[in-house]
This record gives sequence, structure tokens and C-alpha cells, in this order.
Amino acid sequence: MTTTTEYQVTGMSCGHCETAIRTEISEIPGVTDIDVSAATGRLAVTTDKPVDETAVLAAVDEAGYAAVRS
Ligand SMILES: [Cu+2]
Repeated sequence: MTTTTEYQVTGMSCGHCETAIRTEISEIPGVTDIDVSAATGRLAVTTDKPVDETAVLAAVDEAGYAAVRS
């Protein structure tokens, strides 16, 4: 079973931002899909097991952006 959680990211402006976030999120165990848009700030993370929300937020922070659960 997969679960998708959505977040709102601030600070993204282009495709490089999307890639930076995608790279960090993909390192979280259990992540199977990532949908991120600099245009809308929307980040959707699909996982095949329960994933700590704080791990996602920390990964976004690591990439240099800020996110909140939406
Ligand atoms: Cu950018």
C-alpha cells in the first residue's frame, strides 16, 4: 500500500530547485515517487511505508528550502 503526503514548499524558483528537493527526498527510505513543482510550490511524496513527516521536512531543509504539510 502506498501513501501520498503533500507539502507546500517556499523558495523554489526553477527546475534546479525541483531537482535539489527531488534529490534529497529520494534518499529517504520507502519513497517511491516524488512530484514537485516550482511553479506551484507543491510537493507530493509517495511512500510504500509510513514515513516520518519530519524526515521529509528535514530533507527539504537540507536542500535549502522550507516546507509545511499541506
Ligand atoms: Cu531554482
